[in-house]
Amino acid sequence: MAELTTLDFDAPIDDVLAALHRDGGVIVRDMLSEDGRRAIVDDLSADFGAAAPGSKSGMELWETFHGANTIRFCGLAARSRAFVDHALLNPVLAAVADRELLPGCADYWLNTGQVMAVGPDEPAQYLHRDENNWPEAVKPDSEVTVSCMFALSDFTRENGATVVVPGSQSLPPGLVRGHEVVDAEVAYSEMSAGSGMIYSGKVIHGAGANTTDAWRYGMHVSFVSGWLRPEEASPIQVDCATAAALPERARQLLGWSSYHSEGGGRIWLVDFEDASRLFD
Ligand SMILES: O=C(O)CCC(=O)C(=O)O
Repeated sequence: MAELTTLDFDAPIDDVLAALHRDGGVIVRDMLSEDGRRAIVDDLSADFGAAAPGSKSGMELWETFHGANTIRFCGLAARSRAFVDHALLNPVLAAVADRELLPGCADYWLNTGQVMAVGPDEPAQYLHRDENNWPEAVKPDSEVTVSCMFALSDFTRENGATVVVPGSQSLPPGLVRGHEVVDAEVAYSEMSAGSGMIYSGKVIHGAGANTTDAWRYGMHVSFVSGWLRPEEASPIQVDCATAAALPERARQLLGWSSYHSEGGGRIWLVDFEDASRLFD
């Protein structure tokens, strides 16, 4: 079995990046403080109880992808201030995203913040690459998206820890929808609650099978280049009044500001002005 490197949250960012570049994923212990993790779980606990497992898409591909006994919901910044303070603005994830994404864009924003709770007896998700959301933008040597799977509860091989194929970020770009799981080649992101597995948009991965009778609670947070459209329509979920109460960087990440490209282009404007002017 392959393994991902596990580092402490205060490890030098160059060490985190070296492991990420070598394997396509790296586990960082205690990315969420215990207080932060508990606050997120408290804020979201009613939503965990109310959400039904399975996909609402009505599309076979997405129903298979989402999993019949997996609970997913988004709009986390509208549901939890602790999500904003501890996950959206997480300093380790920000440092990695700056280094990985800023060479290809003037800024990035939230792609999606998504609870991924894998239930008992859920089979493994088909393996895939996140960057395939934006096939036209994919390039072999640069990232358009970077993700973190935060463990809100302990992740074990038995309960569905994210499966990663280390090194697959270096394979030629292209659509991956299912990939053979060869035991010697895959790593299971086993990690304690509060840890995060930061991973490349290029690496082949997916949720593992949950063979236990307990839920595996995960929370995915990903960023995407500011000139691409994110998976989740954050400003439609996080309204202006909610955004106004958040730190400026959180508002920018949630789409309540505009994008200025290096060459002077401006997009996502409000009446020709930067959307952040709404908060002046
Ligand atoms: O839940 C997981 O461990 C990974 C899920 C995933 O990669 C996805 O749904 O895009």
